[in-house]
Amino acid sequence: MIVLKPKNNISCSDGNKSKKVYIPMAIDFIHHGHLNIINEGKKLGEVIIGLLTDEAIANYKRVPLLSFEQRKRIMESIKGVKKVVPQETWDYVPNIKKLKPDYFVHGDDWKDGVQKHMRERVIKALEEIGGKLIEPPYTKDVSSSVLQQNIREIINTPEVRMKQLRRLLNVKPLVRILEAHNGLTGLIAENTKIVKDGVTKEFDGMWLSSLTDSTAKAKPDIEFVDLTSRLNTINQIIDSTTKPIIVDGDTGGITEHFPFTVRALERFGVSAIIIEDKVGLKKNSLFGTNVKQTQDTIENFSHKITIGKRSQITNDFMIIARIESLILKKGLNDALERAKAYIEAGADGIMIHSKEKDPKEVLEFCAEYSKFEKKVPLVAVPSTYNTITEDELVCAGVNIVIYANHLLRSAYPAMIKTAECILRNGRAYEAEEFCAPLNEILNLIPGSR
Ligand code: SPV
Ligand code: MG
Repeated sequence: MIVLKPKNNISCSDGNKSKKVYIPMAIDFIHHGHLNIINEGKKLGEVIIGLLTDEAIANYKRVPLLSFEQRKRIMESIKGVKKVVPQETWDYVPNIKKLKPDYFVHGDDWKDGVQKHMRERVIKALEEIGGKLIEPPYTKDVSSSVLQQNIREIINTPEVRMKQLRRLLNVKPLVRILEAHNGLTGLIAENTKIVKDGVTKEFDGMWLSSLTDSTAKAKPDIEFVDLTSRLNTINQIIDSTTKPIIVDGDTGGITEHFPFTVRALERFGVSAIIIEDKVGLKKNSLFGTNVKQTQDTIENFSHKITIGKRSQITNDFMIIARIESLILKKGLNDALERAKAYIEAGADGIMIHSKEKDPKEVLEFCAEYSKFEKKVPLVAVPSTYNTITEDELVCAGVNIVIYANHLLRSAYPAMIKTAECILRNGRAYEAEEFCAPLNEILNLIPGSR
């Protein structure tokens, strides 16, 4: 197999036009780096863009802002692009086998790193069909991810942000949400990324937990921290992030008040509220039956959901019903009956909660839930049954996983340790090793300098 360097002097003669040139691309926003690649392709023949679908991208990195259809329309309007076909996975081989291109064009940045293996597979597949690989030099002065983040920040209107959760649910097997309780923790949920087995992993959005929002304010998690104060926290997070937000709405409050909460959250661009089917003085679910907690009737709670749904001003906002039957030891059948009723009442999602260490009861619920004729996205919060993996949750049919309190819970012991260390030593020197370097903190927040 010959790997060719692109020739600057190749022109698109009539002879070339009948040659098929395949160029895979993800593109969210087209930049000159993409155009360079397309121009190289145009010199060789008729360009077919293999446009990565939202699902394909979602498995490897952040879902693009523009939908597949929107991206397709943009690509189709580029001069010299003959056709745009879906590239349904990051594996280019199936499309190579199907389309049998004469040329396959890809920036030379994939020679090392995570795509190296894919490059070898492409070379082999091209060999089999007699195709050639062309590798124009990667355009160095442009970074798609930096550009994307900048653009996301500019166009991140409440409407754009709100829609993102439904979008993610459509394209990802599991939406991964992390707790945030202020602007800084919002930034952590927004920016933390790792690369594992060639896949960039990050959180898809933020959970505005009542437990951590209250605890950060040194208040009990009993609905004392009111909506005005919660909105203040939400606003801090909105200000420093672009990802979708799910708000823990506790019981949703008095039914007559609930529409005001829904509309306030919609105005802020929050994607969803989760309300739990409890009444009276709400206590944190993880106390279980150790404290007095009263479950709402199916009728009342269904009514609250319906009232909330009717009061929405957008179609995008989601009201997710949280079932406390397992927490309150009412059993699986009660949980299932409620799930059916809440879906009938208009709930856009169901959250099943448990405080057991063993995921058994949640998995039992999921198994029965999967048989429902009418289903909505399913949410799990594995705070106590934390050995369960994301893959296992996907297999059980869970659509959203919420890591509900982990940033606050991990920060707290770290802060105690530092405080005790200073007391023990009568100075701060020994505590330095537990602290982020001053420089890092100074530069942590964009715009500090
Ligand atoms: C929260 O994070 O506030 C929750 C989840 O409601 S739990 O603490 O498990 O009840
Ligand atoms: Mg809560």
